[in-house]
Amino acid sequence: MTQYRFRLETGKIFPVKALISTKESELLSMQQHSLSNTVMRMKPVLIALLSCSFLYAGAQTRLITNVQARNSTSLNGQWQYIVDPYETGYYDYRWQERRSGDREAYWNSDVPDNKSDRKEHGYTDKYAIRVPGDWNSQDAKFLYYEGTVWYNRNFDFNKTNPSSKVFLHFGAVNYEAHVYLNGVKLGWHKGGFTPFNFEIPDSLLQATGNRLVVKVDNKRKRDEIPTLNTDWWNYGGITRDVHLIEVPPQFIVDYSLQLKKGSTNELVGWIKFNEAVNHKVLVEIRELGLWQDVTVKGDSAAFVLKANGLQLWSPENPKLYSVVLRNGSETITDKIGFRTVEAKGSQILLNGKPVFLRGICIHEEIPREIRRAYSTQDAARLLQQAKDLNCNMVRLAHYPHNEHMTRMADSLGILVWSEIPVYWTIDFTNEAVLQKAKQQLHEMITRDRNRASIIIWSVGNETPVHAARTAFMTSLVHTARAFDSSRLISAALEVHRVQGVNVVDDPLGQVTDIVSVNEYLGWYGGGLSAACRNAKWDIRYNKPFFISETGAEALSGYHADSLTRWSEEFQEWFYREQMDMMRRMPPNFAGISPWILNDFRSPRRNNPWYQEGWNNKGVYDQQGRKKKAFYVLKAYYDEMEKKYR
Ligand code: GCB
Repeated sequence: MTQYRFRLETGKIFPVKALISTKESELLSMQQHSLSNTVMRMKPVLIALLSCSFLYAGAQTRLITNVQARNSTSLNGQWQYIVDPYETGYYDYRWQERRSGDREAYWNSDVPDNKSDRKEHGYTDKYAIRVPGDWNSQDAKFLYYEGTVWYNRNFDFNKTNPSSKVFLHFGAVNYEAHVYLNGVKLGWHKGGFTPFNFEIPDSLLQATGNRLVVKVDNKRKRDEIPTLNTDWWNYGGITRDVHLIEVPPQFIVDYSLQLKKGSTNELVGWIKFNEAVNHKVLVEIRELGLWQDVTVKGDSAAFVLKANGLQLWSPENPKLYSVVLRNGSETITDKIGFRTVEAKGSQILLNGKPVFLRGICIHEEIPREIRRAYSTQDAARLLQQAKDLNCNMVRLAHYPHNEHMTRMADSLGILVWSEIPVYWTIDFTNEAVLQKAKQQLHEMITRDRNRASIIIWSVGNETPVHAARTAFMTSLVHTARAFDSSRLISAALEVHRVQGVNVVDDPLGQVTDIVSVNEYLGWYGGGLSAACRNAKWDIRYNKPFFISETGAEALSGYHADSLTRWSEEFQEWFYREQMDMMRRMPPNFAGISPWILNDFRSPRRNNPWYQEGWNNKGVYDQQGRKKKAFYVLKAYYDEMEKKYR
């Protein structure tokens, strides 16, 4: 399928023909193959998929991975801003998009030409906020704001080598970003939780006084992902790191290295360049005494490495190896763990052994400061809380979290479920929405495919069962598998009750590798006190069965008897009942990730005594203190750890 995307250069719009490679036929045929087969036999198709461009990013160049290992300059810090609810900086008074040279466009200079000149916009340090960070937490006027904010910062930049290419990389901007450098539009991107980058043409980059302007819009819309309705705070802003990346003219954009399926000593990998080359790349894992030249003719190459004496990565031994790729003057270092994961019959096997997932769901939020998490310290804080609960797994809900989280999970030995925000009632009949979901899926997998911690890609949460939805979600499952056949693919499904029996027969379960459901027996629905005790489960799939959510709210410090809703005792009772039910689950039961680690902000939660804008299902409260339920869950996890040792 050939589609067009638009490159905006110096204000002119050039249609650029780009191959959108998400052909269902290719995807379907690819899923039959193991990764190694795929790499070796279907290389051209795979590589095309790896580099596919999507319609929902204008002039975006291929995603450069492992930014931290590149020659990069951080653009984090204080950025000046203008709040623009009417989008005056973008549209003129006839609601026409402003032209590139329009003096009133907010991406153009805010300096009056002379004292009579009229300028109705301006950037000043008086109005500045931190990047990375959400705007909501940085000034009271932003708390509920959903709309456009313009960010501005100036920078100087001298390339270390005149022939280098320079890219501007964003870890994430929620939700829609339009990026301008020195008055010229570099491109735009949609999707609030995934990275993107643009190449900066030489002609545009100045040694001093570059003016970078980003229009950020976090308005919720029906045909976006997520859609209008979610149960979390819609934090807006440039929420993740911003970098300038300097690379040689011919550089490694992306690569993969992992254990071959079914093997304990063979690694399969590929390297992808920005263009066709004739190079030798040295792949090196010093600790294993491994050095191998990989010849790249064209823009990519696949390779296999024999790695004897490899220590496998696992939660008990999160061994990471220093992997170095040398391409002339370019050196990329990564820390990679090697493990296998598969669903076999009714079990999840990690390195060939059954594993029980002692999980917890996490939002990307630091409740104590009521803000998005964005740093390594934040990641350490959240994952340590999960460790204290004796978790070996986290479900990063309901969108891809920042890279600090997945890298930290790698080094702490925590298994990860990573998800795209296909949440509740997406517009399943809209092809454009499907493309947006695929783009986010692609960006999530591209960024994190070398993280051993990630064992599950989830394509969505609690989507209502009907034909259009199942076709949409099935297409996402196939796409995920085509991008990465080495991990398990899942989605949080719903369970329904038939004459008191909890039936799991969602047709999407036919294509996922594990069957996961969210259940709130004892919190939502009737018959609360007996809900778990009398529960019968009818799971129609002989696949590992995972409970991806369960939970109840408790306002921290509110104590009453166990029948009193919102009390810590009610939540404690709920967890007791749930854990007893877990002990009686069918044999394919493979784990749980209760809802949720911390209390979190949600505009849907308006009980004026017990919620006040918070969803209080955390086992830790808004201040990071443990609630009573924490200890019930931890005791269950201690028990399961012993059982599976
Ligand atoms: C769910 C959703 C989650 C909500 C949670 C709740 O099923 O997946 O996003 O926050 O329930 O608290 O109701």
